[in-house]
Amino acid sequence: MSNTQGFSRRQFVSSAISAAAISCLPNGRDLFTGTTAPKSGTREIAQQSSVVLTITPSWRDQGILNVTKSPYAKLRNVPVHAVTIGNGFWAQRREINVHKSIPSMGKLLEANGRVDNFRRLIGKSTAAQRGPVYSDSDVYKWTEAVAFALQSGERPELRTAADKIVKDIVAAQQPNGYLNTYYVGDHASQRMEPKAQQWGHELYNMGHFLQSATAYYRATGDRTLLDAGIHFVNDFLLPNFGPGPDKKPLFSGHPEMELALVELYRMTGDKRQLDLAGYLLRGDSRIHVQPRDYVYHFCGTPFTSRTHLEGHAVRAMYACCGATDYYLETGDPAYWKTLNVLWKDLVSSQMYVTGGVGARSDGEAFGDPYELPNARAYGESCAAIGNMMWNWRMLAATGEARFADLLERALYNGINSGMSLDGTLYCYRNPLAFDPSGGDKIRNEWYDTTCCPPNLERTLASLPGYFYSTSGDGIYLHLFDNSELDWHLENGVGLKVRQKTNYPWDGSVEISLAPAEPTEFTFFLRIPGWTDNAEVGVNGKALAGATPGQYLPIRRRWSAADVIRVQFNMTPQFLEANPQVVENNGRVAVQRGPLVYCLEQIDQPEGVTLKDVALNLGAKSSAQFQEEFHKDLLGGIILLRHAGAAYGESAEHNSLYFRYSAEPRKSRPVSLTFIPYYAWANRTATPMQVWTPISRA
Ligand code: FUB
Ligand code: ZN
Repeated sequence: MSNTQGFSRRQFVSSAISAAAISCLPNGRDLFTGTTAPKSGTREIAQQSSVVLTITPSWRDQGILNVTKSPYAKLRNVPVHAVTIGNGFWAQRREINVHKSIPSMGKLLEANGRVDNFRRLIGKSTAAQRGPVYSDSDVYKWTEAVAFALQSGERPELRTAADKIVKDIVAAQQPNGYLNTYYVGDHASQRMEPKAQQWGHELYNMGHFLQSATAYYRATGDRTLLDAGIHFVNDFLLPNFGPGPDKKPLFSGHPEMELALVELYRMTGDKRQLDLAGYLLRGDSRIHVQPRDYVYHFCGTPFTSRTHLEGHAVRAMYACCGATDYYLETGDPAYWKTLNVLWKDLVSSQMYVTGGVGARSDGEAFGDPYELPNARAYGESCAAIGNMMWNWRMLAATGEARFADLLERALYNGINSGMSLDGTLYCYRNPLAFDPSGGDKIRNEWYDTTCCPPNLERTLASLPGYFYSTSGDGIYLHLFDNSELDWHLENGVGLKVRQKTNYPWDGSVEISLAPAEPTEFTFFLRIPGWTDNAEVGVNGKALAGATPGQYLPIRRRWSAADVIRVQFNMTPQFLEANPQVVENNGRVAVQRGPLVYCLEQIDQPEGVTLKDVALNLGAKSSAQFQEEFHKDLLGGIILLRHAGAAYGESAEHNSLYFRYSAEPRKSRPVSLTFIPYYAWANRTATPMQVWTPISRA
């Protein structure tokens, strides 16, 4: 294809069509008319569909969520490209993500036939379909991970690899818009039939398709995937399915489409897409769903009738994301009420201290309230990611720091544990205690159900988009790490913010602000809920009012060279669980800053087994932690040592039951060594536990 001045003929022709289409639209609808040129688009956009997309902001300036015009969003996203994460905690993980995890997962998806599933449909492969019915989604999540990586900068190898796959995916779409690699050939007659709607993941796959298409568009300006997604929604779903006697009813099966549809609506302004999300969230009374099914699938009954979290944890988290997205657009108070009830249920009786969710392996499900077993914990990586995604949306709705606290907890712990430090092995389950003698291999490079690995990859790749938000009053800082923001306030004034820190190892953060011109606005500084003290100063002058678990609003006329210094108290804390979490009675967990810690047997003195240790807690126990930075251990960590006791063998303790004795058990003093939970299972197979008994000696 000829390409003059970096501008292909196809792009030229199609953008000319688009410009014509734009100019026909009525004035006054600035979100969707396209009357203004994109502010900072660097490439011309190939417009292939007649659907006009919002250009306020332009494709490359849309964040993880484009809530720029969402009437019930208090906070707006900052695009991924606006935040550059410098050397430090997350840079290390993200480098490995783009250099190792994403490329190796791409190869594994190939090797396991997931990409051939698409090629078979276009005559490029003769291989049989491989993988479960939701396998398409894994290719889409991987593409989304690439797309987010591209939002942070050029990655030609990844772009080339993904472009090739994108081409095959789009070519596999049927003329009527339907796209699925399982419900073809012999399976085509089952397509969108009630049983397939319940178990077949057609909508789930296409929800992930839309998310990857959205991220890809925001990375490249290339609409190819997005137009295929619009084709599926507008030409296949909307005319055939939905409420009304002339349409077939829909059952979501695995929520995911809901949140994707709302995001699509944010780009197209096509209210039918938002309404379809609302319809899926309500359920269709023409389908008689058994209670056990609307529990497990977390759909099929009105979302607003829910009173607690139950059923499949990933489904529940994605449904909550979709419902929050729907609320952000509609402001429906019934949704808001339910979302708050469910969030309270989550934090009061359903969440692990790591931010992981889903206690039961059976049904990958939430358990009863306070049913939070440690060794048997399911805590699927995808569920923790769903938890983070949900809290991001709740934060956008409120600007309340409790949602950012939870997001940070899940991110640093229950999500971060999901990928090995070398980026090639993944946890599907993230238990809080582990004994390898049971034969369980906790980290694997591949799962036949490989939902978690590309989910972890897309999360790490999108991370810069979670650092800041804007509001009409100013800017919010949510996450701490060495980084540079290059963005603007909502009034258009350019703003750079640089963070210098060694967080999460160190609690001091230096934040330098540089607005393009002296401007009055509020800098909302997150004071994490895990600290018991934060000292804040602006240009050397102490500032009162920092309250853990809240944003500190600092309003002033800011000008270049203004500096905020903050020092969080990072003293390790012991946490207790509600007594109804029976497994944790008489035990404590250790947390330092945002990091939950655990014991691995390999770090304990010779001959000490985890099931026979306890912590000696005195009145000043926290101060008795010894902190040591080990540059070469587990990628560089602060480990914690604390006095404990190791019990010896005793005849009676080898029995199942024995008579109570008031005599303390015989023990010897030992020093117990804790490592951050996210870093567990990265050496040899060894027992691990998060909750440690307290010595009664
Ligand atoms: O069903 C699709 C995905 O596979 C779910 O989200 C995960 O829990 C796993 O079952
Ligand atoms: Zn998963």
